Amino acid sequence: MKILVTGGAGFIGANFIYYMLDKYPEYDIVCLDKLTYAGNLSTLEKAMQNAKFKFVKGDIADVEFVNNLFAQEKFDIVVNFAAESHVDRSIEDPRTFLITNILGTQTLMDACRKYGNIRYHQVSTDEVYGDLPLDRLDLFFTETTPIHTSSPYSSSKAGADLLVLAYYRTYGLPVTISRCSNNYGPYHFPEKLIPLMISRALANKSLPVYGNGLNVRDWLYVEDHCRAIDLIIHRGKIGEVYNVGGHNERTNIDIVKIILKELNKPESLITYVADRKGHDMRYAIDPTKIYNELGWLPTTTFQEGIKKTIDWYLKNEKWWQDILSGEYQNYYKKMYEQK
Ligand code: NAD
Ligand code: TDX
Repeated sequence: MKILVTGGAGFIGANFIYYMLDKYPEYDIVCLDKLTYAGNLSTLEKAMQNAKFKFVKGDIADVEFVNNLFAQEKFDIVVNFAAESHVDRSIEDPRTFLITNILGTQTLMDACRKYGNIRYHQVSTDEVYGDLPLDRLDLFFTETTPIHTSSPYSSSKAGADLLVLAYYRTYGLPVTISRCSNNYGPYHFPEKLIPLMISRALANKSLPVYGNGLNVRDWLYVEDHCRAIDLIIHRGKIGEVYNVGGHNERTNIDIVKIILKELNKPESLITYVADRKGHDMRYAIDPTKIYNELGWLPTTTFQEGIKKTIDWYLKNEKWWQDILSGEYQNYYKKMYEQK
């Protein structure tokens, strides 16, 4: 079995590569990644030592490059993690999101059609459903909840999802889609809430909480997401969408306070800043379908997961310090100094 993992130098893709190399030592795994600001080759250092793993640098939206790769490698399954993934960046510059997230998806699926009707899995997000109100805690996203996006990021992911389902219906491409809630864990880029707060708290810097901090996200430890994708690509029904989430809803301010407590840092570091434009209020996944069909349940509780994550950031300071010391400084100034 040979699997193409796109976006594997990013957060979830890298965790998936390590999960798969460990669980299926007989599989060949090829990672295709453009190494944007979010891709980090050092994350894949250990994988590079495995003879069953290969890294290829390239753009999923580059038709000629993708076709050549597919012609050479003969993949059995394609799992597409590659994306522009940060909502705040999509508000600043939507275009790259449309190119990578929509045209990149189309390019990969066209190659899947051309080189043997290859099984294709799209890693999508709960953000395609928009948000839920804070006063209706009885509501959850199911797979039939209408698509209703808020940001250029979520709109680009929704566009890609619609295209994936169209390729199934129109061309019979064997596709599946997973829509997961917020992930956290090792190798999470420090522009996202949890690693941003951990790295800044460790440096005794202010922690920028958007708006009133009461927006709710549904957090899942990254390894549980990887296991869900593993189940879907092996046993999921073709043409189907699977929601992935573990009923772990928390307000942003609670997350920040938990991190401060774990690190023994004062709450006086919390700084409320201007809200994100179009900020989604609440995400909440109903994972009944993936449980009923594939027996998936999350195995890591938030208490365990956040401890493991903080521990990882403490032990791997070089990984995130290298990121913070580069171009990231300009990003932080641009995005936060006017807030
Ligand atoms: P990430 O930003 O950490 O990593 C994205 C990776 O894709 C990077 O390595 C980057 O170099 C690569 N990439 C970007 N554009 C590319 C291109 N044109 N060609 C090839 N590679 C390219 O993202 P992540 O958080 O790991 O998310 C992975 C996927 O999971 C995304 O599709 C995202 O929409 C989805 N998702 C993320 C979350 C989350 O909480 N992080 C939740 C649900 C779904
Ligand atoms: O500095 C911050 N302060 C703050 O209050 C940042 C970066 C975020 N926030 C808030 C905004 C959100 O309500 O924290 C929450 C989480 O923010 P992000 O980490 O940016 O994640 P989110 O916008 O929820 O999107 C994430 O989950 C769904 C991923 O980045 C997406 O790729 C995924 O699809």
